Amino acid sequence: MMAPLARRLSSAERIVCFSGAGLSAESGIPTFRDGAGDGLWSRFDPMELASPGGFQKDPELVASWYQWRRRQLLQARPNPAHEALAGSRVCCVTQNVDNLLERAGVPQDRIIHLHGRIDHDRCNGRCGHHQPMDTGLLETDVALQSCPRCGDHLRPAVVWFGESLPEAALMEADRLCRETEVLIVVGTSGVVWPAAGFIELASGSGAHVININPEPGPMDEHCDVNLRGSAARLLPRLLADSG
Ligand code: BV8
Repeated sequence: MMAPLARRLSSAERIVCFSGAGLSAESGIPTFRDGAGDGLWSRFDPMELASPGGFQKDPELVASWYQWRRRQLLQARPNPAHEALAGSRVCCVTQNVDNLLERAGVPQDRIIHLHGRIDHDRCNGRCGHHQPMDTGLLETDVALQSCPRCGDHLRPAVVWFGESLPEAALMEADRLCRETEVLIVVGTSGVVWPAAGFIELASGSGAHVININPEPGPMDEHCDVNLRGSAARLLPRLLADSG
């Protein structure tokens, strides 16, 4: 099964990988389907925490949830799937907010973050301030910070539910998914929109769509091949001879 797919990849000029939380699962980052997390956070709904209303209702709680996730990210390491993407010429359109593709060595110009980056902060107000997260603070109990420019709350530079995706990322992802010859879909439940629409867009534009996921999902019908297995095991094999 893999050999003909690998041959198709090696002859393709343009390849895009559309990824979700399953790409980072084997790096120890829990997926959204796993809920808000284990222990303390398991009683919270990530859809509520990752929303403007959730932050407005309890900014300290939401800031603490992100601090917990950021500490996890610091402990996490890129897995063989991230490393296979780094060693390829594949453009990565990701729903993930972690920095594991960057830490695996994928160059910035081959990564599009549709939902932002958890390792950056921005002002929750309108002043436009944006800064890398302060890793020193992760050692403390201080989770909620004030914007150094205007004094409003700082919040992670991610797209919350009910917020629009960055226009530039949407446009670039749209162009790539319309033009790609092969779309490799990795580790996504395909339930978050408008990101999930890129799978149908690529398929409708003539791309051959290969899906890597241990579980079936609503997007399977838009994929030409559904490989049942994990990202860290299957993606390196698929990309091994893609040139
Ligand atoms: C918006 C950042 C306009 C935050 C995230 C139709 C059109 C437009 C909008 C909507 C629509 N329908 C509904 C909506 C609203 C909403 C939405 O999609 N709701 C759904 C859930 C019902 N969308 C939005 O709000 C978006 N904004 O549309 O703006 C607008 C403006 C105003 C008012 C209305 C609309 C914004 C969505 C972005 C939300 N932010 N992240 C943060 O992280 O804190 S999304 C977040 O959830 C993640 O980033 C990720 O993208 C998503 C979860 O999806 P997956 O990545 O697929 O992960 P999941 O856990 O679901 O699945 C994991 C998969 O991996 C599974 O299939 C599993 O089997 C597999 N897996 C597990 N292990 C492995 C594996 N695969 C491979 N290997 C393994 N080892």
